[in-house]
Amino acid sequence: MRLSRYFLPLLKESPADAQIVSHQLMLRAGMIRQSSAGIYSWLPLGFAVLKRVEQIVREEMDAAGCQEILMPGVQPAELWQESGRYEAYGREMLRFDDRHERPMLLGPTHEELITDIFRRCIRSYRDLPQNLYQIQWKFRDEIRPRFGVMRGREFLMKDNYSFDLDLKGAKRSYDNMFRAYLKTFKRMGLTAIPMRADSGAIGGDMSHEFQILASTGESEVFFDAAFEEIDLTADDLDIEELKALYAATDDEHDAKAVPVAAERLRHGRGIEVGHIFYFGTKYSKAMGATVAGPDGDDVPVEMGSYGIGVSRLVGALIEANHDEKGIIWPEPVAPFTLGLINLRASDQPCTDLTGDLYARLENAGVTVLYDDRDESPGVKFATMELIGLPFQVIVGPRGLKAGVVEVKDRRTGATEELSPEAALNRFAH
Ligand code: P5A
Repeated sequence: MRLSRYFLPLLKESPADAQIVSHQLMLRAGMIRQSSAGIYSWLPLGFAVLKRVEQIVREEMDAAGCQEILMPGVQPAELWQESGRYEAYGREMLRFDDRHERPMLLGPTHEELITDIFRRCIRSYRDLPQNLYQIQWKFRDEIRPRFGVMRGREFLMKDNYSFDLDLKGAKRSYDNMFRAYLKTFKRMGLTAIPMRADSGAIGGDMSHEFQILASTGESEVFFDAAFEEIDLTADDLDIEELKALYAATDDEHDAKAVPVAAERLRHGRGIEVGHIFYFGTKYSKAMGATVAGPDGDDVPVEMGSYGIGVSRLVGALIEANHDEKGIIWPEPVAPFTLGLINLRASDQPCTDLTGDLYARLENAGVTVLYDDRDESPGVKFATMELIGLPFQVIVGPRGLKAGVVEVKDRRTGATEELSPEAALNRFAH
């Protein structure tokens, strides 16, 4: 992509209403624009990151044996009246009538809708287990939308729902998701600590939140220092051992019941990027989602639901990866792998070499943002630092004479001089 053609509305100043660094940087780097409180448009740079995050989540869900579907955002109130959540959900649910005066709502989550699909399609225990997921926009009329995409009213969630015949199966599904979540966050370069949490409006008696430590997080968290030492993604990770370690959000934290020595208890703030629930037969009983069991009797299915805040993750990734100059994207989620800077657009040999590198990198499948604008080096460097692509390749008249270009690592700031061929080979595998 040529920067001269790219829709990238940068801001020089941080907007006054943006309180945390991820919100400020997302606005300054032209990733999003607010349309109304807690509701955002995703512009090309932001959308590119959102899609990469979404794709990692999708790949890990597929690898864990889940199947992707897509349910409607608009739901009939009827289903929620059946489950008993229509009243309980309160004003966070946006409700309206259609032209036939049927009460409808914008889905804040999809337990009811999936339970309805299940009861209409699955009749026998032989068709279990099932685990279906979607990546879809949710609407919650949050009382205090804030921090940009971190607490939005419209936000992108990956939500899946497991169906098992019995408790043993349901626990297996829960642990399978538990493991998949650790892997998913790790692939984005994030360490998420699983914590015992309140199951709130979703319900059930077993629930874990996945928290990324960040001083700007909305949750207050307490955890055993052991979490700083364990490899949370090891293949032989013992989930039961992990669950036994102390880690809780403030609403579950009980200072008197902490089995951790005071000097081993960590206290900080976290961003909740995922939340998993086991709620047994709460919805299947209320809505009549049963299967014929091995002995022919109808049994309500055991269910769980599992959420990842896909759009929130974009903000969380920035909270965890930035410096005073701007964003530092981890490679797996970067909108482009590298920024190609032509320091002197008016110099023909410079422009020829940069254009040639650009074409060859793109041909090799490397995603490149080519700053071909007629701007000063200072402006070009500041732009690249702000938008945070993992690498920069810098072409200038002085280097060109010596037969080299500069390759810069955004995170470490380390630079090396390489021949244009060597620079190409560095990225084109
Ligand atoms: C699990 C999947 C649920 O809704 N039902 C389906 C269950 N869980 S949850 O904890 O309420 O949400 C799952 C994740 O979505 C993100 N999230 C948000 N992101 C941005 N803005 C919001 N207002 C918002 N609310 C929830 C969080 O990452 C949460 O863990």
